[in-house]
Amino acid sequence: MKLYSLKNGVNPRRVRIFLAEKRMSLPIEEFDMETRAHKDAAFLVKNPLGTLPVLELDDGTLISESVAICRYFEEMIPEPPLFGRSSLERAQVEMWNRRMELELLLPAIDVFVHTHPFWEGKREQVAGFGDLRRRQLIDRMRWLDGELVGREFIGVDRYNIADITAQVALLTARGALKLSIPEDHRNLARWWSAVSSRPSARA
Ligand SMILES: N[C@@H](CCC(=O)N[C@@H](CS)C(=O)NCC(=O)O)C(=O)O
Repeated sequence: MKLYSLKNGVNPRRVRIFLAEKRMSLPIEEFDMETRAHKDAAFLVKNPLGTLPVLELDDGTLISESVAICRYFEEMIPEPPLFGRSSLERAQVEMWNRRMELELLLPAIDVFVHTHPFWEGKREQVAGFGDLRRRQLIDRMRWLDGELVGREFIGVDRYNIADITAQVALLTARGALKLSIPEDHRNLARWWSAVSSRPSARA
């Protein structure tokens, strides 16, 4: 089994944090945005979209999509449960992970792609769309701050995939977008400090 990852890629990071929480290690082959080997024919047979992460099983089966890869490892290594323990928890985690993807992660990626110089000449950039997504991201950080009143983690009372998704979204915001958690977002800042100090955050 082998994981194809991308240096500094937000979705591969999601899988690496997940694996660290499961205390699972496996061979990882890192791709690089500069060399762009993930757009070569040799990789496009593994994922025609040319995106990462991709998991290759020993029999050659290929799994793309971060959450699909994480679900595979959840089945293989149930503890600690990162997708919820009961039917209700699994539904709550699904709900909150989807929200973290739609409301935080995708806006953060859109701001990065549409406004950052790194993407000039690599992708079509629509600056106005990037600015709109930045405003949405700022608004959603405030919303999440409110949702975290009295809560240690997102959605359920233990660290889960929704926390990981929000974590990598805010890593992108802080790093590439220079958008920190505002000082008055005390709940979000407390949550951020807790998730960032987990050993898996260094994965
Ligand atoms: N929905 C996919 C998104 C995969 C994706 O877009 N990955 C980015 C890295 S975060 C990528 O491979 N980008 C390479 C490129 O655009 O050239 C997932 O969750 O795995």
